[in-house]
Amino acid sequence: MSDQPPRDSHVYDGPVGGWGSAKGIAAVARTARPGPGAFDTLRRQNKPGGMMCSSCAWAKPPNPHIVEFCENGAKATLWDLTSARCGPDFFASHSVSELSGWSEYDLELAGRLTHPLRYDAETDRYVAVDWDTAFAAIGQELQALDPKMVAFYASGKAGLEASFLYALYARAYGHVNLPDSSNMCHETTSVALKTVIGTPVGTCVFEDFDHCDMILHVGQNPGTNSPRMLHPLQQAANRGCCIVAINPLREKGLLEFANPQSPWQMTLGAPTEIADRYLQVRAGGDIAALTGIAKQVLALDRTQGGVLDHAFLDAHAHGLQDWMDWVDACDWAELEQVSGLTRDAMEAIGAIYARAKAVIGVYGMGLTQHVHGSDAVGALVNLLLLRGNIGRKGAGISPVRGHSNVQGQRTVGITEKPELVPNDALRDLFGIAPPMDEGWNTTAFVQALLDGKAQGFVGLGGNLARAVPDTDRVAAAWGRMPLTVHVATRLNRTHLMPGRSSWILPCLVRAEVDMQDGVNQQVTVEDSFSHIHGSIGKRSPASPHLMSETAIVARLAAATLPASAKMPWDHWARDYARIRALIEVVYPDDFHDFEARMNQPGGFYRGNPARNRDWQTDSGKAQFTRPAALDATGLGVGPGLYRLITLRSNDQFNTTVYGLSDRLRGIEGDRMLIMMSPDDMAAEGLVAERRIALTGAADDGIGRRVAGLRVIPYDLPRGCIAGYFPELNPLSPLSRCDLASDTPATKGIPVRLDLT
Ligand SMILES: Nc1nc2c(c(=O)[nH]1)N[C@H]1C(S)=C(S)[C@@H](COP(=O)(O)OP(=O)(O)OC[C@H]3O[C@@H](n4cnc5c(=O)[nH]c(N)nc54)[C@H](O)[C@@H]3O)O[C@H]1N2
Ligand SMILES: Nc1nc2c(c(=O)[nH]1)N[C@H]1C(S)=C(S)[C@@H](COP(=O)(O)OP(=O)(O)OC[C@H]3O[C@@H](n4cnc5c(=O)[nH]c(N)nc54)[C@H](O)[C@@H]3O)O[C@H]1N2
Ligand SMILES: [Mo]
Repeated sequence: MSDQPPRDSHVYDGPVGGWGSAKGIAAVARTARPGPGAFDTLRRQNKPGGMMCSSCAWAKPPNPHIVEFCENGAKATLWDLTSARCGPDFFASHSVSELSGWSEYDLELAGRLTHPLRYDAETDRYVAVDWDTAFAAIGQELQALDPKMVAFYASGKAGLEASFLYALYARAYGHVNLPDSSNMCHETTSVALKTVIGTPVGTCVFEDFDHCDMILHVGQNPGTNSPRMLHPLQQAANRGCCIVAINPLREKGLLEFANPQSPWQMTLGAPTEIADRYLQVRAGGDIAALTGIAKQVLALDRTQGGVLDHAFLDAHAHGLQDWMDWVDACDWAELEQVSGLTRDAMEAIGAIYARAKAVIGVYGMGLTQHVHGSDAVGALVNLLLLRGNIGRKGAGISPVRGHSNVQGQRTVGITEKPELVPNDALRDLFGIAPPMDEGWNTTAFVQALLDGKAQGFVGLGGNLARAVPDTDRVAAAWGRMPLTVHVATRLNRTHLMPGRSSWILPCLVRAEVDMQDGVNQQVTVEDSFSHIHGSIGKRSPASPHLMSETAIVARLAAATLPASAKMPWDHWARDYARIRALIEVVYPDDFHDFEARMNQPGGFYRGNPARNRDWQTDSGKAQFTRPAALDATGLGVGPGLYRLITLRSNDQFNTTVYGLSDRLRGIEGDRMLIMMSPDDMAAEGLVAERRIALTGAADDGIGRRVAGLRVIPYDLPRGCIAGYFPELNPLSPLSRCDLASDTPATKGIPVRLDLT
């Protein structure tokens, strides 16, 4: 439990993978105590005919390894298949007020939810109800609310079938308030890539990783957050591909990796060194760093010639001259100061880039979660465009997506932007009038909540009140909503902020049998490479009272909306192939022959226009971006001002905390901490292990504070500190979001130390 004594070393001297990874899985298995068959599920994980991992969205290869799961995918599956149960007895013994003081970790340990639950204000307890009562009551309450004041959130896990129905349900009910987890994550990608290359998703597929000779790996932590990606990275490194990591933290997964599937590496212990160059950029320093690298590429072209791909640039790019004028005007001293890197370091990478034949730009939250995150993504694309590194073999832009179906949920209509869905098809097929005004994204929903406007919340997964910025203010406001409904697998803190009417609807996990009309149903998901995969569960459900997400959404819709022959919700939910047929009709280009193709090894490819150099942008060409600022945080420097990076440990999936070990960073035993450069510690007169508080330093007049944080010396650039999400979210101001996409800026949070 959470009272383990701290015993960290701050340095992990083993590689990622290897025996440490096996031990990490074993530790979670001991805590989760999975039921029978869990290891059989793991054996089939991410393979055709098996279950697609419910952890991250990294692609599933057409020729899977014998073991095609990673340490963290195994943890997610074992956690889902725990034998612990959180049923009516549990709720009879614990009031909601008591449970709201429990940590996320302790709540999760209670196990899988077993019954539909209604909050009873008189006893301050959740009590079991039957499904019919729950659906009828929720349907009636939704009918009484103004649809425009209700949000339907989606957390990124539910399959395409449930997601399609959910988006249709929202539009039929009368809103497009469809905030999703992507709004806190890769919304920056969806907006920035759409603007600059005309497609909102990455252009790379697996084979590109076999042909690249340089990978720029920016602001992403594969060892923890996409460990199966370590295989292609390792293979690329072994082929001699140059891997350049740009990250304020020296993340172990980017430094070295022992492949748990290679017997000689496990026994002889000779891990592959991954990154050839590691640039410890300051938080928010990427626009400057990438511009510095590009400046050197331009300089080499001018002195040596033949560096820029002029044929490509003439035919395919727009805005080059304007951008070059801006780069020329950028001053090296400023680029050094903002990036925290030396001119030499940036020039060295520029020189490697200028020679590389095929370059992939990989990135994650380190680029997207900033006030100028879209410009940071644009800066990476600018660099790639200079040598035509988009739209050919071995090259491209490759965002690493988060939740296992977060990209797919957007593909089938979960978006607050009406222009992103085929409204005419929806009108014709279903006889609805889809709202044409923009709805709430996550940030707008939270603002509406804080303003007292939001009246109802339905969550298809997630732990939204904990994942968003300003969690203290959100927690105070959440229960003011008259209606909250959570479709969930386990209990979390958001469920414990009940309003007048609150419901928890427990659902199956992807690894479980989903029986409808006597047939086990498949669901489908889309990975980071835009490949769609069928997934089937084989384990017995955790409780006979569980329903699938697809069935729950269909029942909610049927209970809320007037009956319509054009929307036979119950008929659809009895055979998911019927829903896939609808998806195929609404999105024929992406999903033709859906049923026939979904089980093909490696999934089927939805295609990507930019990969074929078909630029669906305003100019019809790939677009160079001149950023609004060099510093992606939009912050200055000042005495006592720190940039707080919030990130994930190796023992968590977002707000789900599996354990208290951040093995790859050598941090053990508790999560209330900050990592800080020893030089900053010395300057502040701080010794290791001292507990301090952080206060917010945003200029919006709102006080923010988190106390009890243990200080740990860590190799970080000066002025940057790091700690864990979601514990530090009270410090993240809702007012600081990416200017183009509204993605909360959770990587460069302005804070001060409070040593009192
Ligand atoms: N096991 C596990 N897997 C996961 C998740 C999980 O919680 N656990 N979450 C899933 C989800 S939803 C997502 S979105 C992804 C997230 O996966 P990542 O994108 O890897 O997200 P973070 O853990 O937030 O780490 C971001 C990285 O960016 C670096 N960074 C921080 N600030 C900056 C900066 O200003 N510049 C640069 N260059 N780097 C910076 C940090 O040091 C860190 O290495 O992972 C998914 N996969
Ligand atoms: N400070 C800070 N904040 C961040 C981030 C950060 O880096 N820093 N990252 C952001 C990012 S990238 C993301 S994606 C969000 C994540 O935000 P969310 O998606 O809202 O959070 P999760 O922790 O993934 O949600 C976990 C809950 O989902 C439910 N659940 C789990 N599996 C299932 C399932 O199969 N079906 C259903 N219906 N429910 C399920 C469980 O009840 C569990 O408690 O957080 C964001 N917040
Ligand atoms: Mo995410």
